[in-house]
Amino acid sequence: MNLLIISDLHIDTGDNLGIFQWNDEEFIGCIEKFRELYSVNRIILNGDIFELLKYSFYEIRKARPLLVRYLLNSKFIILKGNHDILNIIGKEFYRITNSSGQVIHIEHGHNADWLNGNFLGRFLGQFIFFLLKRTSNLKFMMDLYFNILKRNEGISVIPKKYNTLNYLTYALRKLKECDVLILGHTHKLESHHTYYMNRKKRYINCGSCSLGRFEGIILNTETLEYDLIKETIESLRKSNSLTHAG
Ligand SMILES: [Mn+2]
Repeated sequence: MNLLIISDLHIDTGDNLGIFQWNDEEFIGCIEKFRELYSVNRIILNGDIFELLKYSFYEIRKARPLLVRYLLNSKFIILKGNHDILNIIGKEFYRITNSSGQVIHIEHGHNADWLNGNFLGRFLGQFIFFLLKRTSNLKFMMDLYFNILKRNEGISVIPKKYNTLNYLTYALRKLKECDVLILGHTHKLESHHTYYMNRKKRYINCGSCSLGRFEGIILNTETLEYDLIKETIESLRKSNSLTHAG
């Protein structure tokens, strides 16, 4: 079975506070493109799908009816992230065992992170987003917010605090009981291999589909072979126009 795993879309209403930066049709087209390309049997939305710290679900659905209807279709498996933790939909994790007994465990990954993994941290986060929303009409506040965001994502510069070790430590602990661990949350697409008790272990992070990127993982559950997907709106538009021209 081929899985497509994506996370951290942070779908918004399309206002100046939002970080999704896709239009509905193009994003759906992108998912469908990879579904066909890799003969995907199941799609996992690994948390932080909706930005419910800034908006209500009702606001998002009203702004993007097409995309919300598409994603809530039963063919997607939805997992909870820290930005949609209070949502009524979504499971904590998804776990399957293949025919050779290898275990694949998928979760959003905020439990590795003290700020999002406990009640006080989440409360603080909500408070910060509340302040941000109140100041979203001030251009310098929004510039500041997006500058910090892009710095943390490593888009404009390599972030000072490229904190992978935290998640690696968490992943190593989890990998005692599974063979493949897939997290999201850090917005950093990456993969690491190690060996434990004569078994090959894989930690993969599925990156993010925010800020106009499309990152994710294709995993074959039987062979455990995988591909990392890394695209942007721009590169997709370019390849589409090439196809049309040809
Ligand atoms: Mn998260």
